[in-house]
Amino acid sequence: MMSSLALINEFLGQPPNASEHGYQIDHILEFAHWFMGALFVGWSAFFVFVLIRFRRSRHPKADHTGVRSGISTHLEFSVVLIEAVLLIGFAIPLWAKRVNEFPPAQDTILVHAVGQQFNWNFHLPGPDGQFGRRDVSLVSNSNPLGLDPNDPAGKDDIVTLGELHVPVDRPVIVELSSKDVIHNFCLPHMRIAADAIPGSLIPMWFKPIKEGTYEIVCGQLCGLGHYGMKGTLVVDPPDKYQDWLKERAELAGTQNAPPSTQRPAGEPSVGPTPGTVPPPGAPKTENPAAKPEQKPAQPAPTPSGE
Ligand SMILES: [Cu+2]
Repeated sequence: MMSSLALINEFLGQPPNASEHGYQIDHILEFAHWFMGALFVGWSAFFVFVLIRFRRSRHPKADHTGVRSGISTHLEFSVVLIEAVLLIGFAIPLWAKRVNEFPPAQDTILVHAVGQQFNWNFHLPGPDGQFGRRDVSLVSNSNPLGLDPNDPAGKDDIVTLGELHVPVDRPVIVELSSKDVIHNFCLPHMRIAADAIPGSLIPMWFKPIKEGTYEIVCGQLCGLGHYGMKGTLVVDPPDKYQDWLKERAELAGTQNAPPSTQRPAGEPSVGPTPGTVPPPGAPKTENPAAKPEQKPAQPAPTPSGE
């Protein structure tokens, strides 16, 4: 079904869909692009026609009556009708389903995702199924989520940095929050994204239907290191997911959290970056991460054909 439709989507670089509802998003995107393409061609042709038809040499004086035929009215009306059907018939119901019809709790995986400059932290409840208490005042480098060490529910909690595993064919609810600025938890392959806003807990859900390793990106320009704010979503078969849970739970027993400073070489360190939001009137600071490479001087091009 997808392969016959995915033309513009593929052309625009949309990665293959891996979620249950994704094909509906793809259909609307595909149709809207074709429709806008047709309108663009139509309006452009009309514009050129009008330029020629009503040129000055043929119409030295303005015609105050204007168009007499009803064709433009009919055309306009059909465009409005198609747009209304697209919005009321497809877009709004799909959106309503995403925000109102959350899957029943007993069948879902519930995860907390916490954005920070410039990484995604994940918090899983561990074997007891209970999330431990979190407190901003307890946040430190070794405790990136501020887990309360005195809360028994938090003892077996799993905290990971940048990597989240979920089992295939089960709905996942991600509750989003942020430690610093507004981020956006975006899963292009799952066709879903939602803002992570400090002080709010925002739920979103999807159901992965294809195993694989997918990219998690930040969809809001959140600072100098925004480009590097990437994570990995691994959709595992159920048994492999259990293995991962077990492994992470064992790790959680020995160390509270992975070090929050593990970053690929050359990328900015985790934590608020001083100077991300310079005070008004401050001199512009150079972005150390985006320094242009020193290139050797190019030899001047010599005219060919000696
Ligand atoms: Cu971000």
